[in-house]
Amino acid sequence: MAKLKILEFPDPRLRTKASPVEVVDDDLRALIADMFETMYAAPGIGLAATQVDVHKRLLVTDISANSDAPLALINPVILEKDGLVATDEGCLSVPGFYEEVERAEQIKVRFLDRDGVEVELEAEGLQAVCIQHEIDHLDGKLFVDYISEAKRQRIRKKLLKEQRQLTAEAT
Ligand code: QAP
Ligand code: CO
Repeated sequence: MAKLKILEFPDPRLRTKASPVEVVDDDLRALIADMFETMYAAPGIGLAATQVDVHKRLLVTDISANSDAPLALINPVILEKDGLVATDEGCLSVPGFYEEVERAEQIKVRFLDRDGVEVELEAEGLQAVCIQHEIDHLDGKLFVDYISEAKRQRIRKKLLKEQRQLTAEAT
């Protein structure tokens, strides 16, 4: 297992649209294990392959308090959406920033699990919000796209400054 490097906003690679996974094999399961390790270490509740610069339709999530409910979704598709809920969202690719985003409160999602078996899941609340946030990543979309241009630019500027300082310190 290995911890993976997480891309940070405004890295243009976060805007890549991911391609469907063709085969669920041991290589993919190894990537899933690395993504869980990366997410738990952060710690976070969701991570999309896009964020680790792998442009396949794959995400991992675990919203449990004890990190004991890992869920990997391969080629996820939202079949139904219901209701609206506003959540203070964060993102491992936008470290240190949280903003309110409105999304469906309940969803039905279809995906392949780690064994390549098709599953349909009805999710609600934080799990539903997290799955929608992560599927957005697979389409090159970030939660900051839902806030005002002014707020997004402020976040962009602060993160670029932090990133510049970190690269300068490394030399
Ligand atoms: C997406 O995000 C999410 O800024 C997952 O400094 C988050 O796991 C969906 C994190 C909230 C719905 C609600 C963020 C960790 C983790 C940070 C995450 C940070 C350290 C974010
Ligand atoms: Co995110």
